[in-house]
Amino acid sequence: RPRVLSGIQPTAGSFHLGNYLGAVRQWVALQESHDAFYMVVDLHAITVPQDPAELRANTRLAVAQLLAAGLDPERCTLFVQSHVPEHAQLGWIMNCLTGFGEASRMTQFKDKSAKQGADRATVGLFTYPVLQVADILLYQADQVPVGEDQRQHIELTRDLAERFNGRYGQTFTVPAPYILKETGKIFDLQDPAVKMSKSASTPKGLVNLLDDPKATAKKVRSAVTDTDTVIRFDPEKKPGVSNLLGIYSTLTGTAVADLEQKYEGQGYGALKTDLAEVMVEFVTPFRTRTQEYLDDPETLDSLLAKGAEKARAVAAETLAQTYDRMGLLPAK
Ligand code: AQP
Repeated sequence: RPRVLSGIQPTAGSFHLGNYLGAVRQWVALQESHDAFYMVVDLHAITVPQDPAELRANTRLAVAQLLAAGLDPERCTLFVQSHVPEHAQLGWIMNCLTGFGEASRMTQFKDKSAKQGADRATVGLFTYPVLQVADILLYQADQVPVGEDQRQHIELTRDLAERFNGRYGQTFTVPAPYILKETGKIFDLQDPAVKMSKSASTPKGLVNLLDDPKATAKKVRSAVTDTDTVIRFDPEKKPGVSNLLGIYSTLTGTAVADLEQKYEGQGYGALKTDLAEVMVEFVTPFRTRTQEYLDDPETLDSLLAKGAEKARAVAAETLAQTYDRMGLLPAK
């Protein structure tokens, strides 16, 4: 079985629709066909300041949401990044392999540090793509299911894997991105030129899965479209409508062409009303299931302990091999 690895930050509390459609939904599908490793990346979360109590709660909340979305700990390895110390250890090795200029070209860092102000951004934020490289290489992942915004980081991972292999001999699998065309980038409902993001300029454009379903329906009904009236998938000319069609199509499993046909001659109002209903039907049971998992923190913690143990077995082997290849003296 080919191996996949991916992670999600426990920062915002609720996952948003972009996280779900861009990444988590694929994780659920891939656990059936792949040897799948999924983690809540708390070490990435602390690249910006976190309140300790909130971080702890949000980490369990992220796990509960992953289970509610359909991850099954019997079918995949589900764990918390900081439970596996090899991430930080291989992260250091990868830092020593990355050029300063190379790291400076990461657009996610540029965007995130610009939002915070350059002086407030931490060195951790600067090197977080390199920690991500370590996350992936530790598990010898063949594919990495993520959203489009992560493509550059997967490229960096490939470059560093090849660099290490070239210098020290074949050690790491060179991974490929697994990014779906239809859902790799979900756009903000109020500004379809930018990706949906937890740091959106207005909360009206951001659909959080754990929000009150009524509020979600309202956001969908007031999504920005265009002055034309034709319901047609054309991301260039009609980004707002195309975003809604893409979301609708994925959530219902209906082809976009069939949706175009269904809404022929109808206004945007009809599309939005129906999509609002589809969304409510999706988020309502998701919220309930998440709460059920949260209500039993002992079970959550014990499944995380098992996940960390499985993950460590793989990570420790890769790290030991890496140290050895580089000439770090083994401890007797
Ligand atoms: N809009 C999106 N469309 C498709 N995929 C997306 N992802 C995020 N936004 C979209 C994917 O979700 C996964 C987890 O991402 P993350 O842990 O980086 O989550 P986040 O930081 O909460 O995501 P945001 O909203 O993008 O935060 P900001 O803007 O603050 O960085 C990843 O696979 C990601 O690609």
